Amino acid sequence: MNLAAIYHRPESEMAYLYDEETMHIRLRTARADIAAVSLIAGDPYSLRSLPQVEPFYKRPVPMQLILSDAQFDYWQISVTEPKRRLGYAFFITDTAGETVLYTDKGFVPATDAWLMDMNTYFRMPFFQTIDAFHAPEWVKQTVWYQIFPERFANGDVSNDPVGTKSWRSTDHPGRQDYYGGDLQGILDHLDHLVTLGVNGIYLNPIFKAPSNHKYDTQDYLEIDPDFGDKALFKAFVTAAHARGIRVMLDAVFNHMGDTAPEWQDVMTHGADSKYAQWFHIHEFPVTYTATDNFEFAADATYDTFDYTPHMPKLNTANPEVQAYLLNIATYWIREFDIDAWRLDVANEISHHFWKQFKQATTALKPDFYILGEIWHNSQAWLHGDEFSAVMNYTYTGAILDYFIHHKITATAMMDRLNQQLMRYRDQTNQMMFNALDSHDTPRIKTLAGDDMDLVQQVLAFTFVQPGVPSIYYGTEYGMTGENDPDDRKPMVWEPALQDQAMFAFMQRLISFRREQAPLLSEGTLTWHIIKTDVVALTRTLGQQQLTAVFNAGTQAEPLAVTNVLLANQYESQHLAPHGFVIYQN
Ligand code: ARE
Ligand code: CA
Repeated sequence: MNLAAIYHRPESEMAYLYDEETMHIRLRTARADIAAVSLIAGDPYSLRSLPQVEPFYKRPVPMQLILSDAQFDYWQISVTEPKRRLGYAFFITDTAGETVLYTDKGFVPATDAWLMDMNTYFRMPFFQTIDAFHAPEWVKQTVWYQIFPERFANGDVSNDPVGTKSWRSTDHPGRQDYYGGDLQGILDHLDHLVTLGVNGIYLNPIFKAPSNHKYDTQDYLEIDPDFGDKALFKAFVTAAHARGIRVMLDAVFNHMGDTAPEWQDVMTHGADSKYAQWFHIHEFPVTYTATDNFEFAADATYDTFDYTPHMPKLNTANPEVQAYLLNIATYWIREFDIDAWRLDVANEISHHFWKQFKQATTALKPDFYILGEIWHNSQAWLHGDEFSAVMNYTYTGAILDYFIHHKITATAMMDRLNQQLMRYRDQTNQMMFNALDSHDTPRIKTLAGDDMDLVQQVLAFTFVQPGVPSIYYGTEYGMTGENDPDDRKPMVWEPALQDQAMFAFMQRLISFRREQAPLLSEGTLTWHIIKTDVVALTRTLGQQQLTAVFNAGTQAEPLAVTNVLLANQYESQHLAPHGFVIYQN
């Protein structure tokens, strides 16, 4: 038995309240090493009142092997305890029949002396609901649609900035280009989103800022005049809510733009500025040396985002900065009823601040959704007292490496997806924001080499995963784009250039996801590798079950299934390359 691989950590993603009454408990063991695990669990204080009652350790309960990754097996069980206190330990039997008792004190003999002692056990001292990770229920029913406001629709030419270019969806926009997109344009096309079937909009920044992407904020409490004004934004949110569409804004709190008055004051007054401690400044006067492409400053005298001198980094440990940012965060909820914040460069801001942010926003809206932009392991932000979820780029990387880049095997992809799932609580995985592309990556059609079957296959794969799917504007019409700024082309509104077959497919996929939301959000996940490059997964929730099969190979796969819910490239009982089929078991 590989004892070194056996691991449990109380009050983490390995032992947590799933809902008010139910704990989920997980154990990690070496892959294929262990034949069975049983949990012994009960109110630890009951051991003191023996021998009147049979001790709980006499009633071990089998745990289920739920997922595996390259190195480990993961076992899980749901436990309730009316006394809302739990002591628990694991009886582990390996494939050779050897059994150990794994406890809070390590591996100990399964003797009464140990089992009768409440200090032997791992503990969930009390089921404190207020400490639990709460997942906003409405998010589970949501299919998100991301809009880059400058490029979605120009509904009001009177607010077009100087030099606005004519709206051509085939352009390759430059970094300094403007096309006049605005809030009126989004409002005018809300019914396009209703027809498509999405019910959540994620807007990239809309506050006053000089750039076309608005990540260089000048005034967090004003709508950028190129996009409209507060009255129009209010009308937009009201119209979206009237259509059952939720609204998520982009909070750029890691830095502000260098045109912001607070930064300008530092430029003018240096160390005497009342904002001098709002930033990470190493030396006064603040300067930077523009390198040849100007944008990158090798040696600014202050910390910036990504060496971009125009984005001085805020010091969120400063109580004045905290108050300033919390006012912004709550203002747009209180006055405009937004439903969620996406948090820019979320990993570089202090946990200390994000805990305050979570308290302040959910005090106004208990089911407020807080989505961090983090491209790596996000366990540190997802214990329930900071974010609801992150933009699941880790998931995206695994999908692209297998289906698109053929860099890894199907097994390696599954292992990476399972490793990712086991990092977080089940209810956290149900909140994850699953997108194949965004304004920071090439578009999925370009990554897929313009193969629309492959695009539809990876979208379908994404839509049947735990978590909530998001599509980037224009995906429904087959828009292409290399990485930033080419992934921000003006939306294709010319019918002759719109891929209508793709639009019809997206409508079906989105309505399928929303019809099956409980199962696809909360159901368990089981993988089957049918052949080297034919991957299947089954989602199960109670009596409901569906299976999805994906042919990532180059040969047609004989496959006879009934109760087909959704498919592409599946006919005469063959699944073509880049095809998929989803059926009711
Ligand atoms: C763009 C180009 C730069 C160029 C600059 C010149 O990307 O190469 O020098 O223009 O102006 C915004 C704009 C970008 C702009 C950037 C800086 O949208 O167009 O850059 O400002 O001016 C990392 C961060 C992640 C960040 C990405 C871009 O971790 O937080 O880089 N994403 C957010 C927003 C961006 C926004 C900013 C931050 C700044 O979503 O749109 O950029 O507010 C790996 C790493 C990640 C890395 C990722 C992408 O996966 O692990 O950490 O993300 O690559 O680079
Ligand atoms: Ca406009």
